Amino acid sequence: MMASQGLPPHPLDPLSASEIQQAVAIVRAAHENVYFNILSLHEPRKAELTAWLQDRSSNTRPRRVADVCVIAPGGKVADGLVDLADKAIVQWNWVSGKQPIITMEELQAVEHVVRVDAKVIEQCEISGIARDEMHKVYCDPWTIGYDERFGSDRRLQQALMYFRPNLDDCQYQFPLDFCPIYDADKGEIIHIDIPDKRRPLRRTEPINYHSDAINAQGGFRTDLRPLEISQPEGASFSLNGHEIEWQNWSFHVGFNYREGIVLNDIGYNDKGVRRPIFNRLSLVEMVVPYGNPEHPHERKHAFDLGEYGAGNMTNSLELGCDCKGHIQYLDADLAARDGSVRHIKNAICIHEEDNGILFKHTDFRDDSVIVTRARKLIVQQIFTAANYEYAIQWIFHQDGTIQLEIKLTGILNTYSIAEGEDTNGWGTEVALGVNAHNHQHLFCMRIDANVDGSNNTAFMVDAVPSDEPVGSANNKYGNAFYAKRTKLSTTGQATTDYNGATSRTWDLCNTNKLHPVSKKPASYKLVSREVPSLLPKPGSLVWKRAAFARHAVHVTRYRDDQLWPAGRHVPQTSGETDSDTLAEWMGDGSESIDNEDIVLWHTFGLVHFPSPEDFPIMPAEPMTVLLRPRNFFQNNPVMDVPPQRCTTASQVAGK
Ligand SMILES: *C1O[C@H](CO)[C@@H](O)[C@H](O)[C@H]1NC(C)=O
Ligand SMILES: *[C@@H]1O[C@H](CO)[C@@H](O)[C@H](O)[C@H]1NC(C)=O
Ligand SMILES: *[C@@H]1O[C@H](CO)[C@@H](O)[C@H](O)[C@H]1NC(C)=O
Repeated sequence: MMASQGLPPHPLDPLSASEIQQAVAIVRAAHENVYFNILSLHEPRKAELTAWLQDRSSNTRPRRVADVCVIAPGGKVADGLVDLADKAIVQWNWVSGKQPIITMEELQAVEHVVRVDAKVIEQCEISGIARDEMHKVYCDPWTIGYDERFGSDRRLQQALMYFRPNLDDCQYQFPLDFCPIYDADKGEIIHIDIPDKRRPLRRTEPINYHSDAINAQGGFRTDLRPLEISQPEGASFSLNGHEIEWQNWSFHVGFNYREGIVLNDIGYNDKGVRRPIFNRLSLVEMVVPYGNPEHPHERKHAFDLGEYGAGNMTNSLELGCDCKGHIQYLDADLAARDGSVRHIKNAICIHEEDNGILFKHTDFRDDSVIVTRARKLIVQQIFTAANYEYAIQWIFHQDGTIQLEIKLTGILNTYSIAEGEDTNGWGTEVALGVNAHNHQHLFCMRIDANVDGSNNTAFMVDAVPSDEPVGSANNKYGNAFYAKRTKLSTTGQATTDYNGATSRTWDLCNTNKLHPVSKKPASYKLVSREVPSLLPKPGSLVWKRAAFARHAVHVTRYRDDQLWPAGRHVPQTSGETDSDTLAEWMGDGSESIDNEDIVLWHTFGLVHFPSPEDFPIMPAEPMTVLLRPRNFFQNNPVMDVPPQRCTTASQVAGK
């Protein structure tokens, strides 16, 4: 990524291309022939970082350290830390029974192997594919998830198989019914899951979304007139390295192979005083469980961040397509499996958008009016997880709100369905012969709170009627209701679920800092309304592996390196014995989180019952999480934003 020329990087800046090369050389000097599955910034310890952020000139700048995970010949896995100033490996552990995050190169290898594997060719023939059509056979390799037949010691992928009649056709329309298992160390297919009831390839008319296909069906619509965005004086934010300032906000934008965008050191300049709000905000995990119990579909539950990486799979963004207006981009450098540097141009786009009305009021008696328009600042990345795309927008609002908006688009994961076959309710036949299975997308957002200081307390807030019966002295007419606040004092108490019936929200409060008028603590409220429960049952494989998804909210005490709730190495975990996961950090539930340095883990998402409108490509479905200031500012913090129109009663009368 860009660093300010000549200056040392901010301690939270991603590793630069030269730092990656340096780390690779240091590792290679001690361990030849290793492949790099992780090579990323090892973030500074919080205490050290906080001291430096508070006084950058006199406190020690945290050292640059690389976090490394390699696979050595024979499939041996090692985790290590490399100190870039000392040019030394400072920690190195060979680990067993762990499979690190998968790499693009590993994924791409599978397709070549399936096309020439004799047993796969045999299955293709059974499906109705001629031997000379094998070049039209494709696969989406997924990590196997976990399959008890094979355990965790062998590095495995499952190949979801497809046929593509023509190069430009969408393969997801032509799924095949069998599933080869690939061993990444051996580079070969070790097993094929074959259903009892076969579903031969159905050569239906392709439904495509590309220009040729649309032109063949009468062409694109012609009634759209230009809608231009013009910012003749540029944008209103400033970017210094990876630090952004905009409309009283200031923060640092990090990026890594796993979480993609990471926002750090977020603060708001409140009338000259910079007030800290969050130390670190990011998406840290995600699981996509599919709901079809028929073998081998029970295995489909991708951890898109922990198994593949939202950074590694990120798109290079293009002006006028992915973002419009006056854009600033940040590039990303990632280490490839062979230790070379993979440069992703325009990995992040930063821009402003008009955001409708910020506030408005018309006085009904005299027509005096004020109307002020809002704008928002968007920090965006888009990543592609095989068939799916996720557009991740971190949005800053002038009124102190932070919004995470995720747009889900791309293509459904599909399986074949025979003529006359029933989906049994586990999916929808979205096009002839195409069964799209029910699934959920459950994201986990990690909120390292710093609301006016590091000691914070979480509360759960429910809108409830008065506890007093109708006719009683305190609720005579039965109309009373209030915000019932439940303090979450321990990790156990904080394990809570969503309740739409009570408009449930959660507050991250600084109870040491009361609002002078409301006498309530300075807070940021988590407002999230798309919070389905994990549908795989307690005791199921997904439930075991994705402990973070069992509840909408978990709160833990901050500890360095507790970042990945499903573990550092997610592929092929069984959920039985995994260490270093949120389940473990929760302990026995008795740890106090009252007025401590706390982290809130929020799992939210959606349930997708596919329909034909989602095929062959899904119109983007948005979902939103808000973090809103409550009792934080003296009063409305945006009254100084210039209005579009403002007339007072006396001005109206004076006319
Ligand atoms: C992902 O990035 C890491 C470095 O951050 C690298 O080691 C790994 O090989 C990358 N994987 C892919 C698929 O590019
Ligand atoms: C925001 O910053 C402006 C200066 O850019 C300042 O005048 C204003 O008071 C700040 N707003 C708040 C709520 O502090
Ligand atoms: C936070 O609270 C702990 C006691 O629980 C105290 O020791 C510590 O000094 C406090 N930290 C801050 C920054 O106020």
